[in-house]
Amino acid sequence: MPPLPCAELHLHIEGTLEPELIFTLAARNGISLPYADPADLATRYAFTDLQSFLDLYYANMDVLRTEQDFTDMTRAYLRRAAAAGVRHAEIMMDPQAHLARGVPLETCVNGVAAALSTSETDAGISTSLIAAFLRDRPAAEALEVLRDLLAMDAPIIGIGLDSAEAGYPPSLFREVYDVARDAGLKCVAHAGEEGPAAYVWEALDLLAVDRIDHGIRCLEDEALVERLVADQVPLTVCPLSNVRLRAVDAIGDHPLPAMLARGLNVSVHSDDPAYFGGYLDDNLAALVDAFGLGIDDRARLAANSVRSAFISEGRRQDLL
Ligand code: ES4
Ligand code: ZN
Repeated sequence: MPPLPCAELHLHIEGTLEPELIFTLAARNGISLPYADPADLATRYAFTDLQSFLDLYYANMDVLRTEQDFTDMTRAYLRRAAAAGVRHAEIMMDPQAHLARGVPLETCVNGVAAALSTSETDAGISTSLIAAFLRDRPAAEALEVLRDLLAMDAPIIGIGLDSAEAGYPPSLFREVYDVARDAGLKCVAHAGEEGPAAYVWEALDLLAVDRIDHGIRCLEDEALVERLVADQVPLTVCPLSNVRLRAVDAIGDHPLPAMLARGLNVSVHSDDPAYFGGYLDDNLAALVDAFGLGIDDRARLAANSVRSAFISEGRRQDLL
């Protein structure tokens, strides 16, 4: 079946680094990797939780050194996303992960942005960029990076919050979100992935986010579900990620059908597709396999992705 046109709203560009590209970039940059070959690296992708994934995710990005590296990674993603039916992509990147290893902000931002600036002609995908802050690093550092991004007039439409969730509540980042909102940026945050429903409340009430990334643990709190349904807050759900990071036991136990049935504004995305077994189409195929999702549900998921995107009404109508 041909893919339905949809928007990718939950994607970490560093999570699209395929093992083969990691080896190509390592060779180009004179870096020796502690793996025999791409297949050997891929055997390490058996994760036990979010942190076990993050450790490898941060280690692998060390091959990204030049602007061209960031551009090549992003172009490779866009090519693959087009085949998955993605017509619009809001792409997250983790500037602090690069700054921490000595890669300047301009290098990572301009490298990704160069690929995004030609995405419509290269891949038929409209794109925008979201700078995500690492919640397991100090909020003061996030604030400094945000001010630097604003000072360089970085082509970002919003900010996000990612990395290790448990123990790092949204409340720590209030000031960062206040500054971003005042600067006219959209606000999203990971919440309710490994962290509790209380973190989803905080993201809504303290950070005033426009979307929640993941949010699957909202089902543990009936009052929260009612709030999310009433306000139709977008929840960007990533089923293969949830299985691979053991947030759910198996795809057949995924709460997405229950979330749809409750009237939540859920859509399906791919998170870190190079690590979790697939791109947006693979995530949908896994749901269709496990639950026999019909055309009505698939059309709803695609429409939810489009109505939850940060795009003009004109572009929204093009995609619906
Ligand atoms: C992430 Cl799956 C996930 N969760 C939190 N932070 C992340 N950064 C990249 N992938
Ligand atoms: Zn994510």
